[in-house]
Amino acid sequence: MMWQPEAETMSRKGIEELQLAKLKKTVKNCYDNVPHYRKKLDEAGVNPDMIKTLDDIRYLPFTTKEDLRLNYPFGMFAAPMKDIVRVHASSGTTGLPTVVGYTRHDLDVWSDIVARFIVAAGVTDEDIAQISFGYGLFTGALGLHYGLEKVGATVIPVSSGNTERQIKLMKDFGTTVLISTPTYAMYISETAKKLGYTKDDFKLRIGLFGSEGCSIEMRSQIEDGLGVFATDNYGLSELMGPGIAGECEYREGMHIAEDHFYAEIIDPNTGEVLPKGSTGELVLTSLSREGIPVLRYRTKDITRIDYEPCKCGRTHARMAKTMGRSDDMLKIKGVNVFPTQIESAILGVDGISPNYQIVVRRQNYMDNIEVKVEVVDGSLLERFGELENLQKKIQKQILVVLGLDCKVTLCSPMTIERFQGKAKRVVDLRFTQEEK
Ligand code: DLL
Repeated sequence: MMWQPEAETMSRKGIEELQLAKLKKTVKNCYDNVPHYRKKLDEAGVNPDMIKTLDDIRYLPFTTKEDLRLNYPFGMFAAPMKDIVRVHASSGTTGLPTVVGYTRHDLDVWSDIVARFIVAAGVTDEDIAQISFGYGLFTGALGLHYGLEKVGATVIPVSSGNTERQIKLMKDFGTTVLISTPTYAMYISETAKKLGYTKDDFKLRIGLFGSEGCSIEMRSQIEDGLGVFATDNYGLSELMGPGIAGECEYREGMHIAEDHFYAEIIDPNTGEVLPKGSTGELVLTSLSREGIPVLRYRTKDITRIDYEPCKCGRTHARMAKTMGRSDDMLKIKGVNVFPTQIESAILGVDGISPNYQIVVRRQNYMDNIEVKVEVVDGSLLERFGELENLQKKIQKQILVVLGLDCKVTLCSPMTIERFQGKAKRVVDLRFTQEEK
């Protein structure tokens, strides 16, 4: 099933023609209505009439989170405030939030692109959908909310937190679709088990998980625990929120809504556009946004894009699950390490829970990592022989996947912090500890 079959199955030529027409309009809108863009384009010596082909996009300067912060709160809006009907914001970990505004047309587009991945996962108007993302300035909950309503599903806007209540509602209301971060889904599953439920106590059938990465291994554990078919969806508030890309039933990459966003892959160090199929940083340009059009936004997310048509019939290109963010990448003893790679390595080992933490330290001017992993069976911690075996197995797995020898610490069940939104897996002590 497709939500907007005509848009979702356009020919490549059709997509590119539409993208070029919309790109020209977007650049002009930015130039005419956003002083920040006018200044940056003038400085780069670019005027909107110079955009003749899609490749000409590379003449446009990049936009970063910093640009939005410099124009806090509404300085990047292209539409007058009377036309802005909603704002959202992303807090980030440091500094001012980045604020985005939506016109009524933006909200319409948004709910349609969210509906696309909801329907692609198999959700229908007969489903009962529990939204366990936090409601508020975060785009996750309201983004999914309007998409699900558009599809006609019954929405339970429970928000995140109060996990026992989540589970009670899930059972009493007969929830069939769960919407949350994968980490929170894992926690809900764990808590349900602790309370004595099995997956047969619920009517769950689909999980729409996003807002953070989820390895295939972790996805299988959530699917087994809750009895769902899980799909991944990607987005960021600066460009819209959820809906920018989402998996179909084949789960071989997330279809990018190419009629509304133009995607490029660049080398994060040089900014150079990389050939199709390369892995690098995703750069996105909005093609339909009125409230806050965004030119060449550097997402910092590392991925690659596959332009081959998909078995599902959709023609929109698919982005691979992200390897992580370029700013999360650790360089340990010369090896580039993404937390997701460690996750994949450890979750392949039996007897390990998917909760882990990576502690980075600097000793003797060298960075090193300790991976803390929870065992499923706490009594194992008293059986030294087995414990040592398990530890060695995990260490070997990480060595095989990353070529990195690191310390592995096994912890008792339920001792590593749980998250109700996005997980924070890396604890970086390098700059808080004194160097020894
Ligand atoms: O997380 C929007 C969203 C909400 C997407 C709900 C999907 C579902 P922000 O809070 O602005 O927006 O965070 C954006 O989160 O640059 C990625 O680093 C990360 N991210 C989002 N989705 C995924 C995903 C929302 N499926 C940042 N896989 C992005 C990996 C993701 N990372």
